[in-house]
Amino acid sequence: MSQSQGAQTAPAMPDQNAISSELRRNVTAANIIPLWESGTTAFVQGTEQAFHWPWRVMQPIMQETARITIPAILERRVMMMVNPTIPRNESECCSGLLSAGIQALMPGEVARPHRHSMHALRFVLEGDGGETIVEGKHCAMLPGDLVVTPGWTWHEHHNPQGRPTLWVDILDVAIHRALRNDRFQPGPPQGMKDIAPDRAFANGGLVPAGLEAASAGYSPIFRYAAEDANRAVDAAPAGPDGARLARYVNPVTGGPVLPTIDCCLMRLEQGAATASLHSSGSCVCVVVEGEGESSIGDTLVAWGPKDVFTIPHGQPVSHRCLAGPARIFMASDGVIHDRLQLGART
Ligand code: 1HN
Repeated sequence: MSQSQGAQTAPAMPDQNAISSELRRNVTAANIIPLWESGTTAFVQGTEQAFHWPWRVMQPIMQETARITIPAILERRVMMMVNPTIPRNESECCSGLLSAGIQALMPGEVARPHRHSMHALRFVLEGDGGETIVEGKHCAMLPGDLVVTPGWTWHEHHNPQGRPTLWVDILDVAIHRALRNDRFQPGPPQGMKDIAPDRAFANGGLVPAGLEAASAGYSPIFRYAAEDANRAVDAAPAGPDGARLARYVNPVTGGPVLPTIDCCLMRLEQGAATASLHSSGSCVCVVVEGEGESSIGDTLVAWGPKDVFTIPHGQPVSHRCLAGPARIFMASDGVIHDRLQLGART
């Protein structure tokens, strides 16, 4: 259309107030919402920011909680870490779809057997006599050990002697809540599977044949010892950002250690700083040793041993080790994005 035909008048915009009269009342009574008012089309990146729970804050809280409570009444003495920057945080998420808490079991205490639909892992901070029994397999809990309890596996925690055992619990609570898949069953355990012993997987690169079909869909190994993980990360070549990474895997499939949670151990040399990369998946980090700082989006986290901090999905991240070597355990929900082919990744 040429200019010479003169200015066109814009079509009249519908009066916004049309919706605040009788139609508004009917819309509300019908339990519907205009899409343009709903926020569904806003495509916000999310407001989640990195968050940090320093051990110097958590340690005295756990010590006092252990003094005045007993798991026989509570079932589990866990302090959940709730990230205040996640809106509508009904599942008490710490990062993305992951929930995390710190659990303490004092000498002589037991947390009774149970199972739940959620996949969970425990990363040990302190202890020398505790264990978790998973589907009948005894898994020692020594500092730096990872113990996984895949969904619907029976598990119970014991600390018969020695020092208090403290660990970080990380679970995929939010995805179960969203899918209405939250199930819990108290013990005693019944119908446990016969799972090959860990020594059957202790010969690098060789696993018992024929387990793929028999596999219940989860790793036959429930305990990943700190000394093995340390050896693996020390031998790993440095990656593109300068950090060494060892990945905890299901030895039968080479896939993630849990269907919804992928775990790695990172090693940084003293003085090293990693290149800035965008995170894919949200991550809960537990500092095993060393001190340093991480730049995560707009947040700078200054970390030390046993601190927990988070990395939200899609944010630029770089780490700097000030006293090392540093080792950081990382649990990510990125495997959910991958498995569901959720598309846009940064
Ligand atoms: C749970 O069952 C454990 O088994 C720990 O030790 C933390 C947090 C939320 C829901 C269930 C455990 C948990 C949990």
